[in-house]
Amino acid sequence: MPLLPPLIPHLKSPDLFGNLDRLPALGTPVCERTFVVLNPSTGELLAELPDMGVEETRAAIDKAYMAQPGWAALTARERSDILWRWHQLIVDHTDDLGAILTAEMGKPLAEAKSEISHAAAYLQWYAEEANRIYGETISAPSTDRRMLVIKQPIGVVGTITPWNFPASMVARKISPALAAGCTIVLKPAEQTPLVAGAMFALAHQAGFPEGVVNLVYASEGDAVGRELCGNPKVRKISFTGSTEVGRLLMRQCSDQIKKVSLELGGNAPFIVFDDADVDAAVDGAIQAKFRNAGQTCVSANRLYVQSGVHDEFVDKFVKRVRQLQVGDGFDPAVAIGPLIDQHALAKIESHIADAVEKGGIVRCGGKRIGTRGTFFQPTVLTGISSEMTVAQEETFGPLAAIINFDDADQVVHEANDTIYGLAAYFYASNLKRVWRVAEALEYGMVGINTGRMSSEAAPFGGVKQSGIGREGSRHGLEDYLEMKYLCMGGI
Ligand code: TXE
Repeated sequence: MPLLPPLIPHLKSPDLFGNLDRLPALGTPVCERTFVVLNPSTGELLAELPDMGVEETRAAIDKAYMAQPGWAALTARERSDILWRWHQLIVDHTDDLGAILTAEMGKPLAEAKSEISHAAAYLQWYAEEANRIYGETISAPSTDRRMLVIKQPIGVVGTITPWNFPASMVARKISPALAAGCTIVLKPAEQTPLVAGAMFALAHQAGFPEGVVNLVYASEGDAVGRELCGNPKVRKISFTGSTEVGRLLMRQCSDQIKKVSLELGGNAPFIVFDDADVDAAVDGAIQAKFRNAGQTCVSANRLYVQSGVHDEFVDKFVKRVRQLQVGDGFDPAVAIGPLIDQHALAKIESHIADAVEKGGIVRCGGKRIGTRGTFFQPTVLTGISSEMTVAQEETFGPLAAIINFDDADQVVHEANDTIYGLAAYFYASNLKRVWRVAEALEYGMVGINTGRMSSEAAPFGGVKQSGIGREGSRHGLEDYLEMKYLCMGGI
């Protein structure tokens, strides 16, 4: 029962994307059970998809396992050519993919299209990178030996993606895996499986051999996750999502010492020092906090503002936040779409209630909007201190929590005082401070005088409990390659 075309406005290729419940050519097995996908702006039903479990996941893994040696045996150029074709198809269908993404996830259409471009950029990057897999030769300690290192694909990779960037997470995980010569089984988030399905429909057109890319739709992650982690034919798991599920997957992979790449939660500090350009910092904070309605793992969660610029920053920031229009992502005036579901609404409300009870002040926003859809007012809180939940946990919503500070050395210590270590941001102009703070922040990524840093050319990932491994750049390819040492004697 595919319902996409009537509910997604202006779909240009309904023939291509109208049947996302049936993708057998891509390994999607037949399955009687179904689950529904809803539009979070309207609550309307978008599609009904097969709800796959252990059996279907195992069938997809078998296909990927059978296909892997053949895929790895192609030349790098041949793999690259198919990735290029997929990239071009995604670029050509940006409007439709963006519309599907907005319908199922809610983000404004312009943001959705920009995500599709970002996804395509990963395919382009790894289509190029596929041709740059190098080994090395080693100067042997004796003259009758030759020693070298070659790189080979890990094998079948199980990937699980979240709902907040449902297109770019798919591309960011599977394009390096495919470039390396791995085959994949992907389970997209249950809230946002349609854009993944649409990308797989285009992968089919691009000409991937049977079994190389496999999609498993499911209404929850547990059963599929256990099969991916427990099946010995899968050699690696790549996951983006909550730290809690990341921990569970790591435990499930431990029996077989299976490799994992994990991109988990964050609690990003955003520090504005007295010597910062305040207007630029306000711009950066709007970007880093409210993009995707604050539902990003690199979202600025704790805004530390030094006393000398605190009041000026707060006044200018609140003025800008009040201008952000909330609503259906298909309305071009809208900057902030709905939250993903009722749990997300409840989480932001509980963070605000806890902060207010402990002395925090609501400077703007603070409330749900209407009862249709899951909309929340963009909110600014001041008077925040470190014992409040909002300072300790990722809110994952449009809530900016501002902490006033005096001591520039102490603030770095406080910024590091968290179990997370994904992204941090700071604004300053003194060169010595810029270097010192950049080096002292215990994070995988640091934005200096910018609120936006994600790029296919750069290694994305975190330290501490924010994850393991890096995605993007040449480093992202290494996560899908095994190193093999060859030693030849009797020369
Ligand atoms: O994440 P989950 P949720 C954080 C953010 C958010 C919180 C909860 O703080 O508020 O996590 O979000 C699959 N075995 N991030 O509940 O549950 C699930 O089907 C295997 C940060 O959405 O981790 C989906 O595909 N898989 C983040 C994916 O895991 C399982 C992005 C993510 O869902 C599973 C999303 C299981 N037992 C949330 N349980 C980021 N790093 O950007 C669930 N899944």
